[in-house]
Parts: sequence; structure tokens; C-alpha cells
Amino acid sequence: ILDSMRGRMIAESDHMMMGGIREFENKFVNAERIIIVACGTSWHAGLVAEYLIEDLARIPVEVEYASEFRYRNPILSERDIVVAISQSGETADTLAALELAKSKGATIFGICNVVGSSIARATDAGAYTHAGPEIGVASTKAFTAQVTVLSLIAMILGSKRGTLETTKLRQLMVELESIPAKVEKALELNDQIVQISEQYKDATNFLYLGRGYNFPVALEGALKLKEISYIHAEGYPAAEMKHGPIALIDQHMPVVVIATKDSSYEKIVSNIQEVKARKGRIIAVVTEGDTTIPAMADHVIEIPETSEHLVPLLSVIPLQLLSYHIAVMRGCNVDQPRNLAKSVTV
Ligand code: F1P
Repeated sequence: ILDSMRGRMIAESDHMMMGGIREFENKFVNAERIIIVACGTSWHAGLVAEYLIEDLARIPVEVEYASEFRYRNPILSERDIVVAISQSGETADTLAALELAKSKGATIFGICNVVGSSIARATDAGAYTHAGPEIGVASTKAFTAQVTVLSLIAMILGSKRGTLETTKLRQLMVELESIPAKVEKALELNDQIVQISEQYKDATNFLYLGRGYNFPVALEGALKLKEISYIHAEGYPAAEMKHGPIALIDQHMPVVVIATKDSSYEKIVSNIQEVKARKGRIIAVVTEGDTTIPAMADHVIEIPETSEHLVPLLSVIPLQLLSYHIAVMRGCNVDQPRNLAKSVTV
């Protein structure tokens, strides 16, 4: 499977008219550092990649907002790989960031959805996500597709660098194959999420908490709610709550906690207790079969079990549905939210 995926990525890189992919692959595998530049949802996919690549391939990763990176004077060298992620492939900040990196000698890898887009054409190599056009302005399926490609990259790098054992690699590949069926199952949560949305559609603030691989998912859940329903929402690493956001919690604050069974499970259980002690309302996304968190939460959304490395592919789905239904109930145009453009080209 891995070989065929690698083959596909190489074919796609050629399709991006980049050539020299073998040489590129060596550079990627031996990179001293990977810098990811992106905006919005694509930046959140980049954060997931930081966890994946550092864990599986042991290459240091930095994730930068392209909109900041392009205006500073970053230190870069020929040994750096810069990964530009963009759904549209036209985001001006991401294009400018990669051009800056290129001018300083870095090699650029692109992950874009739109074939032949400006960012795809400006890269040295890359992979298309082939998620199909996003109908609305806010990225949804693009996020899942980006995280899938980034998971494959992390696995390929880990296997080539010898940091990912063959048994573990096989387990992850088998699990990745099962993801589409689990996504279908997660989509069956729709009716339950309609009911939850009904209760929270008039909220004025939301807090989203997650740890580890679910931290970027918390950020993405909050962004989706802001973008399409115009409700103020903040995403935080759950462990940061005590450093400020805890002051906001009372009976009027809905707190979405992504608390799947993984290495940070015990810690997130205590974060939920902290919220409950202050009368916050908990909407918990948990792993199917969990009994501890359902006893504490106000609402429980169960998603299928998977490896913690792949969990964002499933845990983001109920959050996207929640934003969608709340926005529709508030009479918002979910396809064309106010003030937002599909490609931010200025
Ligand atoms: C980046 C982005 C999207 C967001 C909105 C504005 O776009 O911030 O994530 O949903 O569409 O642009 P892209 O570079 O991934 O196309």
C-alpha cells in the first residue's frame, strides 16, 4: 500500500510539472527541519502534521501562519523543506511565504486541492489532495484530505528514516484503510447533532478544548463555528485552560471537549471535571464505548475508535456538523459567509 501511495505521490508531483522527484525525496527524508506554511483551516492541518511528522519520522517541524511568515525575516537554508498547504492553491499569503522561502534556498513541497493552481505551479514537488471543489467558502473536506496526505507523508518519512517500525507502519496503514468506513459511520451522527445544535444555537460564546492530536481539531472546530455561524468561539489546548480561559466558564458557556481514548485521556477527564465544577456545559466527543466521560458530560457524541495518529480524520466531523446545523438554524448562508472569500488573493 505504502509503495503504491508513494508511486501516486511521485506521479502527482510529475503532474505538477516539477520533475527531479527522486532527488527531492532524498532531500525530504534527510531534511534537518520541515517548515509548514498555510492559512486558516490549512494551517490547522499543518499543526496535525507537526504531531505526526515529529512523532513518526523524528524531524523537527515548525508550523507558521503564512500571513506572518511572509513579513518577517526567517532563517532558512537549503537543508530546509518548506511545505505549503492550500485548498485553493491561490491564497496570496501562502504563495508569498513560499516564494520568500524559495528565495532563501529552501525546497518547496505543495499540498493543494486545485490542479494547476498558482501555489502548485510555484513548488518544487507536491501532492494533490483531489478532494473535489469545496462548494462553500469554509474548508471542510479539504481538511480531511490534507490530513490524509500529511499522514501518508509522515509514514513514508518514518519508514524511510527507520524511525517507524514495520509492524507499527502496517498497523497504521491498515487503520488508514478503515477510515472511509468510519467516516461514513461518523456522518450518521447527523440527527443527534441536529438536536444538540437546537439547544445551543443562541449561545454567544463557545470554547473548544483538545489535547495532543485533538488540539488542532479544537482550533478547527472553533474556526468553523466562527466562519459560518458568527458565534464567537475559541479553541485551546485543554491544558492551557487553567492559564486564562477558565475565568470565562459558567453555566452559559458551552465547552466542546474532544476527549477520545488516547494517551491524554486521563488528563482530559480531569479538564472536564474542572469545567463541570464551574457549571460549564460539556459537549464531549468520545470514543465509542467510553463510559467514564458520558457520566460527566451534558452531551456525548461517540465516534468510532481509531489510532490516535489518525483521530483528527474522525473527530473533526461532528464539529463540522455542529457548526453547519447551528449556522443553518441561525439563518446564516453557510456556503457564502459574510466577509469571507473562497480564495484570499490579496
Ligand atoms: C485558507 C482559508 C480557508 C478558510 C477560508 C479563507 O484557504 O483561510 O481555510 O476556510 O476559505 O481561506 P486555502 O489556502 O486553504 O485555500
